[in-house]
Amino acid sequence: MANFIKRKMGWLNTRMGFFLLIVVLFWIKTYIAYQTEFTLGAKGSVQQFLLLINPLPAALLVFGIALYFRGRLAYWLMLIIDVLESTWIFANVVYYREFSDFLSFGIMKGSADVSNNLGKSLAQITHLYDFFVYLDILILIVLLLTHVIRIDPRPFKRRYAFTLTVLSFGLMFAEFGMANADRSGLLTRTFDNNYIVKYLGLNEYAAFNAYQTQKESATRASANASDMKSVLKYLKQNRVSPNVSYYGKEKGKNVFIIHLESFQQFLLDYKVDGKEVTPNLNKFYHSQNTLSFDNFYNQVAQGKTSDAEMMLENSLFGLPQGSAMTTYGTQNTFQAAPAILSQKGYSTAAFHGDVPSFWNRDNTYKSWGYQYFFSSSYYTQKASYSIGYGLKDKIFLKDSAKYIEQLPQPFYAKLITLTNHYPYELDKKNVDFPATKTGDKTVDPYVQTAHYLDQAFAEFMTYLKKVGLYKNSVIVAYGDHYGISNNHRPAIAQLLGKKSVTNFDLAEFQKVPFMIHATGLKGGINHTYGGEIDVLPTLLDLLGVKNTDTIQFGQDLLAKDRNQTVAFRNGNFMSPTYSKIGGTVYDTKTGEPVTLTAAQKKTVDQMQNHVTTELSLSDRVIYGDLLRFYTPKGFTKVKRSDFTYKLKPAMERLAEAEKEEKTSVLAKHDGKSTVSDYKTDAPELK
Ligand code: GP9
Ligand code: MN
Repeated sequence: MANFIKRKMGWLNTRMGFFLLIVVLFWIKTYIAYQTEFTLGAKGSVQQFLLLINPLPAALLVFGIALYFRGRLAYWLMLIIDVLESTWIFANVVYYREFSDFLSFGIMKGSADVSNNLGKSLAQITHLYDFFVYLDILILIVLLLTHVIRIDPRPFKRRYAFTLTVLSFGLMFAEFGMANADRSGLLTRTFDNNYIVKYLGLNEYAAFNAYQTQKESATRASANASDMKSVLKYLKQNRVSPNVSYYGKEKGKNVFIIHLESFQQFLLDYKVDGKEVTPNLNKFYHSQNTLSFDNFYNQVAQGKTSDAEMMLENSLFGLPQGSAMTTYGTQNTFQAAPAILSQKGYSTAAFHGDVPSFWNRDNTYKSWGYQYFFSSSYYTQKASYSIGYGLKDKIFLKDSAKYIEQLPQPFYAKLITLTNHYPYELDKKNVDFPATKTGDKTVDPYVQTAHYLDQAFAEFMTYLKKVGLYKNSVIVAYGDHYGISNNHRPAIAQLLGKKSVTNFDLAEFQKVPFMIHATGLKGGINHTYGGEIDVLPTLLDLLGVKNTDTIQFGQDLLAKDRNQTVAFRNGNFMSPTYSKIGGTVYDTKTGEPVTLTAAQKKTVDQMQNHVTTELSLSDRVIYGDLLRFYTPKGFTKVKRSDFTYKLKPAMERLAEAEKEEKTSVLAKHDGKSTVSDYKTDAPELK
């Protein structure tokens, strides 16, 4: 064998030969790890292709460093680089096994808080075969020591080494170009670490993560406790007193937050071919026990769903760029709804049919104090059950029942739906509603998935009624952001029955539903201007949870003297009087641009000032991690290491609570599951 190698593989005895061998071996093992250890979800030929080639450019670059060095040193350097690189794979394989996510520098350097009890669990979850990642290095060392492969002492021309460096950068750019064409905003919007590895590779992920962590710790380091002063001063000035006829009215009830994906306000009561798109949500909207808001705007930016979640549960704005959940969710201190409520005796759970790493939910939810996070692995998966990002809503909501019934009451449960998500695909069996006929292919099926979501919602409500949860819960339903983007002006105009749409119309089109239902609640359609930032104070007031010293930028929507200027993330705003969109001021009543008198200009300037101030102060809280310096009275700082979202321990905890507290729906039904009370017409389950 050795002689055979010697004879046939003479090229291996050249420096370039050895370099290529080590790179190819590294490439192969990375790809094996991709395929066997990670769930990267590469779909379609472009993603498959990128997954296959993405280890190469970075490997050429990093191993290529050794080529700048002489003789033996170059060989040993290559091996050392290989050991380091392989250790990065090894560490990620092990970490991923436990957390379904890649290691981040924040986690590695993190305090005990963020480390997820890493040291303890690592030993338990490492498998012997994980060490195979070092096998090729071992073999190469043996071949070198036994002189089967001989070290090439000739100096390698710097010129060549440099050419290779340039070439690998070129390849990397090409790879990035292809990736970004397939998934735009890959690095700016920062969706999911899995995406970065899938498209760009483990090394590029490491570089990007190091950059992000560095940026984040720099702003964190430069912030100090006194920065909190201006925030507190601002909030004190803007604090409104709650509405006495609502404060504490829903004390002690369960809370459901139903996140209606991409659901816009215009869909309510909207008809296609004379048929209501969302008859059930319409009924809910008009119910006399539902507080509905018809001037409620989404305020998200690039972070889309994650921005909505950030605002809804923290009353902090998303960031001007990227997703605050992804960049700051793991490290920052938060005082979020789940933490506040769990400290008042609630159990808290989030439900979602996608992988847990999307928008960094798996880490962020721990910082927010969620006790449970039921994500894709908690649900039965079959190819026909999912579409787009994950489980179809009817199946998702139905299969959530078996966890809901186990939650000790009162609970706070957030359910994030998915099917009504761009590009609004739905298989034939599930479509029983006519598409709109604008001729815009992206827009027309939107009402069909919205209709499907409406049916799923109705099935869920029927179940809640059946098992008694409807009566003792506050049910909040809201749309997170637009479904139809501003790029579809002609289609939007048609949907709205207009010839064309102005920028003001498009801003109005950013309205999303916000509804709070509870048995006995004095409902009606409220016309106050507000947005997602206002949800948390509104909800806490209804539940009678004191929040007079919390850091929340919104105001209770039911308060009498609230400020109705609604900030968009880009600094534009809407209000009942004037609205400012793209530098133009509109009269909100007429939707026409106005030429301002000096006095009016002063008013508008004040509004603008309010908007700019609240956005920048909220950003300061997140960038500087300012909540670490301030804890409201009666609130205990969240300890992330208290939480794990692994299936087994979570189920054990639920079982324990079941025995001790006896407050869950299941306990109330003498331990008999209510899952069979859930009726769905989902064709996949027939
Ligand atoms: C993915 C889902 C979609 O898990 O929440 O997020 P979006 O694209 O709407 O921001
Ligand atoms: Mn969304």
